[in-house]
Amino acid sequence: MRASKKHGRAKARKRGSVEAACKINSSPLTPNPSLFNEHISGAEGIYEEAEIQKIIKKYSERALNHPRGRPDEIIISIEKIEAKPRLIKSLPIVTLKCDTSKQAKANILKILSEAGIGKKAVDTAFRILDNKNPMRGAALVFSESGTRAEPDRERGVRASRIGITKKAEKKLSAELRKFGINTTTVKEAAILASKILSCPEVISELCVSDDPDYITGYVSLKNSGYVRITNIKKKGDSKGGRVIFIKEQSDIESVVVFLKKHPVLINKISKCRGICTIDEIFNSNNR
Ligand code: PML
Repeated sequence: MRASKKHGRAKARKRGSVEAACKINSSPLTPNPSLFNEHISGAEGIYEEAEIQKIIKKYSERALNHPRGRPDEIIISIEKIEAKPRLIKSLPIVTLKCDTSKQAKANILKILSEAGIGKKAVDTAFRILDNKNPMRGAALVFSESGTRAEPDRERGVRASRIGITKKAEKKLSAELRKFGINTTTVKEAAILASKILSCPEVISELCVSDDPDYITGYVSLKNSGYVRITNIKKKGDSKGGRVIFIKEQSDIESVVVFLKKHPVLINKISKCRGICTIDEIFNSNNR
């Protein structure tokens, strides 16, 4: 589901009216280039056919009642998945408490360097995340040269076709509840990050929410898992985005195809931890 609000000439549309389109196995609706589309809400999953009606209702309600405002376009697309989803274990989740965005940045730098990501790549990532008009999808950055690799720099790459079994979702909620972080935001971000990190060419992902009120982000790594970073930005800041660091020799097409097209289903959950220090995070191999 993708819900957005248009800004620009067509804003003259009647207030409160919602144009909803339900797209089944067709190409995306053609956007009008003269309009700026503000992202309001997004969600996706892998479900059984019998659940479709229920999920459409759930996603529509979520889009219509989003705190970011009322969308004027909601696109719900349903695709039949032919390939058997690859089963994966979720990343372990841990929180690194940072008091300021400066401290958060210094810690991210340490974590990424420890993971073998070069200074040029880190600089590229910080530049991308500093942009006031965040990209819709993620940027792909080569981990040594820092060169951008995504085919479309405006849209980036949207990781998709990710789901979680009902049993695993219950277990994930129970793990998160132990630390008071069982929210849809944390759950969905961790699920998506688990798919991204399951791509063999991916070393790490860095994410800053573009929601001005949501100031916890994360950096994810294969061993340390999903490391939540508090105060990753200042409150009220609408900067944000996602950067995926890939191995220098990666074949871009296979990375993009995996992230966008390969169905992945989480069926096992790693143990989560609460707040840890950076040394505890470095010294743990909790997978
Ligand atoms: C988003 O806006 O969806 C990204 C949220 C990232 C952090 C979620 C968390 O672990 O608190």
